[in-house]
Amino acid sequence: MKVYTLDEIIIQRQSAFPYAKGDLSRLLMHIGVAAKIVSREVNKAGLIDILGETGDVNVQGEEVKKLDVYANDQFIAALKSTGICAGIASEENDDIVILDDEMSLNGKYVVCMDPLDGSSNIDVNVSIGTIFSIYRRVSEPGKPVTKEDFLQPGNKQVAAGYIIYGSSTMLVYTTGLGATSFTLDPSIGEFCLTEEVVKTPEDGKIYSINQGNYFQFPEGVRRYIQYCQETDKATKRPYSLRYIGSLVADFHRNLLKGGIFIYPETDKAPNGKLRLLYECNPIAFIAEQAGGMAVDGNGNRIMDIKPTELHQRVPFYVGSKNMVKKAIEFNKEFSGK
Ligand code: AHM
Ligand code: MG
Repeated sequence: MKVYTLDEIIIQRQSAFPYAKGDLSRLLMHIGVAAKIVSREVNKAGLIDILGETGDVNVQGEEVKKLDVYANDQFIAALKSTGICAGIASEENDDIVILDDEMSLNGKYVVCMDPLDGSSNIDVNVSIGTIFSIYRRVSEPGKPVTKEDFLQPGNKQVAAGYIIYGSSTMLVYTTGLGATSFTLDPSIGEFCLTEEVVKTPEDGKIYSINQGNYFQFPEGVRRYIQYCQETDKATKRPYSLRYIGSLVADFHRNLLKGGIFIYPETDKAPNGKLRLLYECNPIAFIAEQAGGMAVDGNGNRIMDIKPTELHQRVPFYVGSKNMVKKAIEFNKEFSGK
């Protein structure tokens, strides 16, 4: 059986890209290389002195683990070496990273990323991930990128994807022509095609939410949780609760099996916890391409939100279409939305 690698598939599809000069292909391939390097480090995290905190606090006020910094550095270096990425917005950097060498200044693309998502799971050998989103810059090439290049709605994404460092390492990406998944074969060091067209079920039996925050959730979400827990043979309820605490891992499982992931607003996080630019938008793009849905608590499409801040947060409802619609119905009825 012929094995197709990530690079082969990217090249094969190049002609279908809207701006087919090979630039986007190069960018995606470099992301694939950085992912392999990060995967290698994640896999030996328990063996070497890379675990633990650096002692720094990131822009969100959270502790930074060494592997977060490592992943951030790797992805920035990989994007810089493409010469076509003019700037980066990362969860780990307060401000945008301007790539100002001569080649990069003329780059047409900018990248938003969460280099290592689910950081609280690094120390405990639980799946973590990388999330990325690619846009064409809106500022003039040849000049340093500005914040405006990054504050574009998700519907302007040219490509997006994630890497999950789990029992195996997988990469899922889209350029708007469906979602495709690859699995890293460590013996040959290549991401091998797993599913050319990833499709998510329209209904599912899994709900994923941090139920510990139950009493902080809006009434509609609490009622939806009760709905998930009720017994009803026709709709295969009760559903199973599955929550890893790594967005990529929770989303990936639900994508394949059918399910809903919700991170709503809470008393502690009035806009939810997850970040629009580099967590919600890329995941929403993959979800929609797979036939799923991604909205905020009011049912507004995530990818149509015009961002105003780099690290903006948004309540996030994503997954199987019918489940997301149901959750929003409950919000409309009980949360006054
Ligand atoms: P991080 O970017 O600091 O890792 O935080 C994001 C993570 C997501 O992966 C996950 O969905 C969420 O935080 C879990 O948060 P909580 O522990 O509040 O349930
Ligand atoms: Mg994150």
